[in-house]
Amino acid sequence: MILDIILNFTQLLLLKYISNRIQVYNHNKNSFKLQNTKHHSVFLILRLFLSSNEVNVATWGTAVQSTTYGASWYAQNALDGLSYTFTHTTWQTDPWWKLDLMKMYSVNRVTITNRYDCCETRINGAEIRIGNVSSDVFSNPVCAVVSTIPAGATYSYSCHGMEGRYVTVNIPGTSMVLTLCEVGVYSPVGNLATGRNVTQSSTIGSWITEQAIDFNPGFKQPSSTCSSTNVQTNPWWSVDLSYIYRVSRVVITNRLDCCPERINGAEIRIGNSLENNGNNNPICAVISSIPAGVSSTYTCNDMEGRYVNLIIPGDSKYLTLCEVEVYGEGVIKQI
Ligand SMILES: [Ca+2]
Repeated sequence: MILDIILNFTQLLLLKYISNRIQVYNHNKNSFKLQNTKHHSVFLILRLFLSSNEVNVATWGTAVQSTTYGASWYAQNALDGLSYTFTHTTWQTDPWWKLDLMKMYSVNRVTITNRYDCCETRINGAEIRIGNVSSDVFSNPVCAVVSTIPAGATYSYSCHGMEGRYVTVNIPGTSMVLTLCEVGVYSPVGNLATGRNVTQSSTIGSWITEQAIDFNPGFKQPSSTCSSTNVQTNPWWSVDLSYIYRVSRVVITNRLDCCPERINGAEIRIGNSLENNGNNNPICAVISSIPAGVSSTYTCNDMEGRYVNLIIPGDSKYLTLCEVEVYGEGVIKQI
C-alpha cells in the first residue's frame, strides 16, 4: 500500500516533468533548441513510467473563448501550465471556452484548476462537454458539472472514455463570467510503440526519430514533434516493441503543414527479423495516401512481430511521420 503511494507519487512527478518539457517545447517556437542529451533523457523517463497509462493531450490543443476580458486574459492561458495566468470572458450570457484537440481522443478525465487570487465561486455550475461538434458548443454531451472548486485547487472529473475532438467549459446563465487557470484533458495510452526504441535511416535537422512516438500529432510545430529522414533512397523508420505482439492495427498521422503526398507508397512491415533493419518483414499495408493532418488506420489482422517498420521504396524520398501508433494484443512471447 505504502509502496503503491510512493510509486504513484513518483509517476506524478515524472508526468509533471514531461508535461512541462513538452509545454516548453511547444511555447518557445522559434528560439528553443532542445539539446539531444536532454531530449533523450526525456524519452528515457517516458519509457520508465510507461505503465502510467494516460497523457494530458490538452497541452498541444488550441483554445478559443466566447469573449475576452481585457488585453491579456487569453483562452490559451488555460493550457500554459502556469498557475498565475488565467482565461477570462466578459460578463455575458452563457460564456464558454473551447479546446480543439485537432483530432478525436478518448477522454478518461478532465481537470480544472481554479484561480487562486479571488472570486473562486465564479466557476460554480460550469459544464464540461466533450464531442465533435465545433459550431454549437452546447450540443456536445456533458461529462460533468462543477459544483465548486476551492481557490487554487485542481479538481478531476471522470469522463469514462467519452470521445471527441472538442472539450468545452461553459457556464449557463445571464451575467456570468468564465475564468480558468488550467484545463487538463487526459487520454489513455494504449499505444505499444510509446517509449520504445526507435531508429530511422537518416535524420534531417531536428526531426528526430522519437518525435513519431511523442503523443504529439505535430499540428503546431512539426519540426519538434514529427520525425523525418533526409531525402534519400528507400528511407525507413523502425520501432522495436521489445516483445512479440499480435498487431491488430497501425495508425499513422501525416503532417499538416505541407507535402502530404510524400507519405504515398510507404509500406508498413511487421515481423521478428532484423534482416535489412527489419525492412524485409511481411507487409501489413501499403499507404496509398493520407490527407494532410489526418490519422489513418491500417488493419494488420493480428500479424505477429516485435518490429514495426515503415519504408518508402524508391529514390529521392522523404519519410516524415508525425505519429505512429501500434495497437494489438500481447505480450505473446517474452524475448
Ligand atoms: Ca509526434
